[in-house]
Parts: sequence; C-alpha cells; structure tokens
Amino acid sequence: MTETRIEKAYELAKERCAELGVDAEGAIAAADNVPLSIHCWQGDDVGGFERAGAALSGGGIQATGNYPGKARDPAELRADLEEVLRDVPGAKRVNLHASYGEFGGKAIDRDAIEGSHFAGWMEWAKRAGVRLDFNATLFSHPLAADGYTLSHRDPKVRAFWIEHTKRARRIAAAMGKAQGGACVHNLWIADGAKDSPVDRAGYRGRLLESLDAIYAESFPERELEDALEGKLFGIGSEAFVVGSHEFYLGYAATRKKFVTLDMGHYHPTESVADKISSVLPFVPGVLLHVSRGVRWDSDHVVTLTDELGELCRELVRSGQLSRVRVGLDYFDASINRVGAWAIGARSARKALLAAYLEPAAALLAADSGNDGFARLALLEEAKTLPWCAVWDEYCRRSGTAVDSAFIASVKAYERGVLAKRK
Ligand code: RNT
Ligand code: ZN
Repeated sequence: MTETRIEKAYELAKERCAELGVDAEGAIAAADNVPLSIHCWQGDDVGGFERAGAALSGGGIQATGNYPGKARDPAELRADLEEVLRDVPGAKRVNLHASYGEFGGKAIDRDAIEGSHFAGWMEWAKRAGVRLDFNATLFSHPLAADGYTLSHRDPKVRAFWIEHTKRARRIAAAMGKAQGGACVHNLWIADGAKDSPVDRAGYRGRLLESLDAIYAESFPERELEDALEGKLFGIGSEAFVVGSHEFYLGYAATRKKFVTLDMGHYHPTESVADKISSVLPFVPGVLLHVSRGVRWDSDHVVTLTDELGELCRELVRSGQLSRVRVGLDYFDASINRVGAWAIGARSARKALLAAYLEPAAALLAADSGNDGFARLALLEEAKTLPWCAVWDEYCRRSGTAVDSAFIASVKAYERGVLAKRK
C-alpha cells in the first residue's frame, strides 16, 4: 500500500468514525499511550542464561517446536527484542525473568542473584527507551523438580525459594528506582499435584507463610508493584494447584497486592474481561498476562480473537486503565520467534486501538436507556467500522511496518540475523 492510499483511506475512516461520535485522532493517541510489557521469554523458549543451552524444564509450562534461530545469549536476545520493538507501535516495556541474568559464566544459584547480574539489562533498557518489569523464576531448577517450591514440606526448600523471591523483589525495586517508575514484580509458582493430594490445606498454609515472609520487606510504590498469578491447572498439576485464583485473590485483597489475570489460566468459558471489574474494587491493581490458550494453557501467540477484543474493550470502557498493567505471555518455538513475538504484540496494540474506536457515547446511551436492541445493533456495527484504516495510518505515522510490509521486514531480519545462528 502506498503512503497516499493509507492517508486517503484514513481520512474517510476518520469521517465515518466522527459520524458515530468517535475521535480517531484521540483514539490513536490513547492507544499509543498504553504501555505493553513485552516478555523476554518468547525469544528463547523460556530458556534463560543460567547455563549455556539452558532449557525450560518442568513447571507445567511447555514451549513446543524447534524452529531455527533462537537467541543464545543476552546480546542476541536484545538484538531480537530491538527488532520486535521496531515492529510494534506505541509505548513499550520489557519483562524479564530472573533466569535471564548475566552471570558471566559463573554458576550463580537462584538464592544468590543480585542487582549486578541485571546491570546489563538496565543499561540496555535505558538505551532502548523502555522500562523493565521482573519475575522471580521458580521453575527449571533441581529444587523445583518434585513439583513444590514455596509450599514444599521441607523447610530448607521453602527457605531457598523465599530467599530467591526476596532477592527478585529487591532487584525489581532497584530497577524501579533507577528507571524512575515502578517495576512490576510478578510471582507465579507451579506448585501442585498430578493426582489428588490429601492435605490441600497444608500446602496452602505453607504457601501463605512463605508469602508473608517474602512480602515482609516493603518498598515504595513508585519503585515496586507486587503481583501474584494464580492458575487453574498445568501439565503435571492437573488435580491441584496450590496457588489457585481464589487463593491469590484473597491474598492480594488482604495484603494490598496486584492480582495477575492470565488469559490461559481459567476454565475456557470464563472471561478474563469480566473479571476486571469484579476484582478491581478489592485490590490495588491488576496485571494482565495477554495470552491465547488453545485447548489448554498452551501460550499460543496472541492473535486478534474475540477474547482479546473483549478484554481491551473492557479496559477502555472501565476507565480504570491507570490501575491495570498489560503484559504479554506466550511462547511459540515452532515458527520464526521474532515474527511470533511481534505478531502478538501488534495484535494487542491493534485490539487496544479498536477498543478506543468504539462508539462509546452511543453505546452507553443505549445501555443506560435500557435499549437492548440499539445496543446490540451498535455493537455489531462497531465490529465492521473501518478501524483497520486507522491502524494502517497509526503504523505509518509511528514509522512501523503496516501489516502488508510487516512480513517482509521480519523475513529480512531472519535472513540477515537469525539464519546465521547455527
Ligand atoms: C505460567 C504463567 C507464567 C509464565 C511465565 C514464564 O503458566 O503464565 O506467567 O508463563 O512466568
Ligand atoms: Zn502468565
């Protein structure tokens, strides 16, 4: 598509939006402003840098595929991230896991990580113009191999993971301080059982104690935002997940923490969009893990699904975005990883833009007037409004490839960089 055609199509789309009371310019500006926290782990299948060739192991999550070109060290991962940042318009952050520290070839165990291991990331983030978010890593480790960490029966194992998570929070707070804006620290653990445990209460009691020990250290809100992520089930934890949604919701509500809602972590007919207004009255904030589960919590690349549309519309409609952090969480090793990464982030941004282009005033009028017919008719019309022309113009202005050119730009990166990694 030529630049002039994009601009012409946009002018017409803008008029069409205005007829419905929608300000297309305002929508672009608003969508552009929502920070998307791009997860580092799509670039290397959740491997991390603790040992050369480290791979995701256990924890009930799985990256499948063996497409060539995966990032093998911090420099490669950062180069790939820079390509993704170029492909995605709007405000961005980068989300790190503790296993992505730079340990200089030394075996630094999880209970010994320090801020210095992330200094390289902090310098890079500053140069790249992004802020960082952070996660303790309580999987892919011998002391997590039997399926329990913070709820383990053995106090020594619990102590190890408490120490790790405390350190991860300290590192996150240091990042927040250095970058002049809170770093979100998310805690997800895989603790659970393949088959029916008997002492469910015992595990949950121990998790509660571990969490209280971890969060005893407090940091200013402007440096650190704590979030906890529950889950329904995982591979190997089909019958029991210690950190369930209800457990963390109660914890977050009583301890004033953010609750993390991952789109793959609920029964398939449950709507994460619907949960936002249900939990926000009781917790300081919500961290979203934008993902796409196919049949299970499979972490497929995010695409423009109805669920994603509903989620973004709810974010915009609720007017509560200031209390929501938007993170991405998917990993696909079966296709070009950089392309997969960028598709998901672009689709998240697209869905946000489309949500801001909704004829909000007309919809609200129908809603408050109890006019169910007009509301449904408008909702249907909104789906086919020419918002794609607004997306193209937004990409053009932000110097990002429009959809038709995006494939070529990713392929060029593959030829120039990824294909040379043997
Ligand atoms: C796992 C959780 C968690 C992880 C990342 C890597 O089911 O969704 O967020 O995907 O921590
Ligand atoms: Zn998640």
